[in-house]
Parts: sequence; structure tokens; C-alpha cells
Amino acid sequence: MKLILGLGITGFSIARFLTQENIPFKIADSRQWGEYSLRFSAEFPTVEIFSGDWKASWLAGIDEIFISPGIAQKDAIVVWAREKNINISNDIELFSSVVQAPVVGITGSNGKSTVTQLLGEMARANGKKTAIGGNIGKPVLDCLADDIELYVVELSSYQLDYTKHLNLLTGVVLNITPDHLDRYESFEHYAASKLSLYQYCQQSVINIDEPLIPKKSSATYFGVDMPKSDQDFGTVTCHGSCYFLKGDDILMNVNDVKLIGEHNVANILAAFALGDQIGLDILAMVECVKTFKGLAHRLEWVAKKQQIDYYNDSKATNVIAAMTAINALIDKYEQIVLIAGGIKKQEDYSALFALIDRHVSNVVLIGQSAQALGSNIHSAKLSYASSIEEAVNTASTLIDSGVILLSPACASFDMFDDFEHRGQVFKEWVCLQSKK
Ligand code: UMA
Ligand code: ADP
Repeated sequence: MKLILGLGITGFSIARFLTQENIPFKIADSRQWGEYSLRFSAEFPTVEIFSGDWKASWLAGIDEIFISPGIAQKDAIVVWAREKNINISNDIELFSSVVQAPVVGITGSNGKSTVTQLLGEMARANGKKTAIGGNIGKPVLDCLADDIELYVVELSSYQLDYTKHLNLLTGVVLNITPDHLDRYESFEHYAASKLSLYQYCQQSVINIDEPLIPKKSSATYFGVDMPKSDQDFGTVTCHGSCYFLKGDDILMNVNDVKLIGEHNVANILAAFALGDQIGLDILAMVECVKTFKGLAHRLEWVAKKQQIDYYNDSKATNVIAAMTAINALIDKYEQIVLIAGGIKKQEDYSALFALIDRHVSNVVLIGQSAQALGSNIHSAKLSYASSIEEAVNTASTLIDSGVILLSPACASFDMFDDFEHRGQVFKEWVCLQSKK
């Protein structure tokens, strides 16, 4: 008998898969019985559901566990399963055991979803029937279909931690900076989890600007400087304009990109390198980059009201992502109001505070870490708000022109369901205000 741990979208996708394969299973979730369990029992009426605090007795008669990524290795149920030598697997391994078409894997601390979506769109522009899934929001097992010719899969460190078998045509670790440190013994353990992706890759794409990624002779490299060899990707600045390059060949002007920020130059280079390795046509990729608008909640322009632009960067749940957003806007705006706060990560925030004090005129703080963040900001003027709506209202009184940026540097769960909910509330309120 199998046991699925976690009744979220991953758990549902594994349940559908096991049902299709006629494999008997039970499912467990450490939350109390609730809306999810009701939905589950409606779809799988004969499956036994355990809910509430983990119990060792749930493992009786279980020979294999399929775990959701949100459940940590140190959770009691995982510890008990290991003591009993029960094999722990996940949706990625199940997917890998049956998938027929080639798979590209993308991980990193920031930029995964952007690169996954862009590469998927590039492949579609090349006429390939492409599925885009994984940590981006659609479980891999829900992507499986007979007519798919390519799978572009975003992998989180949580997913990689429970993966032992995976076959990737190519893959990339975009960058490695601190995140999710509550789940790891140290930053080194987190980095090792990210780097484990390369052990599954037939070919590799490597960010030459990321010192934590070991170099390999056979890889394709990308980085913001001139490429060192013909198959690598980079940029060059010539007569004041910056161009994307493959080797010495100019691909396009960076100004023709709709996305803003140097980080997106790196993201686009990664997508070019991956696409090139899997045989996509360069010109089709270039056309795709020119029209790609990016994903919602990632430095997403929302509206202009009088002389103020509003940006939603709700997906910035860590320090580096928020710093990246501020850096992307510094040259465009004289005055920046930052809306930040939520559940602080176990990270060093000092570089963000220093950047704020240098370049941000005002900060409006929200959520449970508001006071803790505020006590470390010295030059920027501080305000506090108890909701996103109040934060937007306050922010809009602070400057006559410039930018108001939601880039929280924190997780959202103290006030919202997730980062998408937080970004949606921000966008709706901004749009409502700009219509007035
Ligand atoms: N659960 C417990 N006990 C726990 C933790 C979780 O019972 O201690 C239960 C939860 O109650 C939930 C279930 O486990 O019902 C599944 O939770 P989950 O957190 O694994 O979430 P899923 O709904 O299956 O979504 C997961 C990813 N979530 C996480 O990794 C936290 C989604 O990434 C991913 O899109 C989805 O699988 C499909 O692959 C989200 C995410 O925040 C977007 N990822 C992190 C990130 O990007 O930083 C890693
Ligand atoms: P991920 O899926 O890794 O979380 P996203 O593409 O969803 O990455 O972007 C998440 C956040 O990180 C956004 O706030 C975005 O502006 C920022 N970001 C995107 N790409 C990069 C990058 N290469 N380096 C640093 N920050 C980035």
C-alpha cells in the first residue's frame, strides 16, 4: 500500500496518477479535516484520508511514500518513515518513470518561472507541442499527455530533495542565493540541493557569472559579458547600445525586450542557451523574446496614475529578488516608494537595508515583520500600514512622481493565501484607485 503525503495540488496529481495505474493508496495531511479533504473525498470516495497531527500508526502496512514538496525532511512523518526504511519518492520520480518526450529542467533561487515560461513559449513558437509545468504551478503529472513533444519543467529545491531518478535532456541552475533556509541545515546544504539538478542532465547550461556553480567542459555557458566560445551566449555594448550575442553573432538589441532589469537579460540568455541546446531555431527564439511580456507578479507594470507608475513584484519573497527589483528601477525613477514586509525569511537583510537607504525615498511596511524591518532602515522615511490597500493609499500621498513598488522581500502567508493573492489584491486596489 502506498501513502501520499500532502493534500495540495501535488497530492491530487499523484492520486489521479496512482488511480489510473490501479495502484492502491491512502493519503495524509497534517492539517485538520477541511475544504481540501472534502474535495478529495468527493473525487476519490474510496480512499482513506488521515488528517491532523502526523501519527506513526499511519505508516502501518505502507511500503512507499509519495511526498509533497511543502513537507520538510525534519517532519516527524518523514523521520519515522526513514527509521522504518520506507522508500520516499515524489511526483517528479513518478513522472520521470513514464515520460516519453524529452524533459528540460530549470532551477535556481530566482528567475525559474520566468525562464521556464519563456523557454516553453520559444519551443511552441518553433512548432513543438510543449508542456510547461512543475513548481511554476502545474504539477508535472498533470502535464503528461501522449502528444507532448517537449516538457519544460521548473524544479524547486524541495522537489529536488526528494528526487533520486530523473532524466533531463538539458538543465540549468540559474543562480544560487539564500532562500528557504528554514528547511536546510545551512546555505551549503541548500546550494547542494540546487546543484543536484546537474547529475540528471545529459547536457548542461551554466551561468558563468555564478561562482557557486562548478564549470564543466562540455556545457553551454551564458553570462552578461562577451561569450568565450561560439556556442555560448552573452552581451556586448557597442556605440551605447547593448546586444545579445551567440558567440560573435549579434542576435538582437537588448532595448527590444519588453522585460526590464539586468536580471531579465540573464534570464533571457539562459533561455537562449537552453533553446539552442535542444535545437530550437535562433530567429524564432529572438521573435519570441521580443514579444514576451513576462509573468504576473514579477516586476509587473500595473498602472500609471498622474506621474506615478505602480509595479507588482509580489513574487519577490526573498532579499535578492527585492534588491533586483529596486536595482532595475533606480535608473528610471528619481523617487521610489517601496512596499515591503510579511513573513521575514532566515536571511541576512543588511544588503537590502543598505540599498534602501541609498536609493529608496520612502518605505511602507506591512505584515508581521514590519517593525523588525523598520528598525533597520535609517535614511528612507518609514510608514506602517495594516493592509495592502492602506499601504497603497499611504504610498500614493508620499510622492508626486516616480514609482510605487510592491516588492516585499518576505513570504505572504501572514496576510494572504500566497504571493499571487497578495499581488492580485495590490493590482486590483491600484486599478480601482487609478480609475477614480
Ligand atoms: N502539508 C502538510 N504538512 C506540512 C506541509 C504541508 O500536511 O508540514 C500539506 C499542506 O497542508 C498541503 C499539502 O501538504 O495541503 C501540499 O502542500 P505543498 O506545500 O507541497 O503544496 P502543493 O499545493 O502540492 O504545491 C507544490 C509547491 N509548493 C511548495 O513547494 C510549497 C508549489 O510551488 C508547486 O507549484 C506545486 O507543488 C506543483 O509542483 C509553490 C511554491 O511556493 C508555488 N514553491 C516554493 C517556491 O517557489 O519558492 C518552493
Ligand atoms: P522563481 O520562479 O525562481 O521564484 P520568478 O521568475 O518567479 O522566479 O521571479 C521571482 C522574483 O525574482 C521576482 O521578484 C523577479 O523580479 C525576481 N527575479 C527574476 N529573475 C531573477 C534573477 N535572474 N535574479 C534575481 N532576481 C530575479
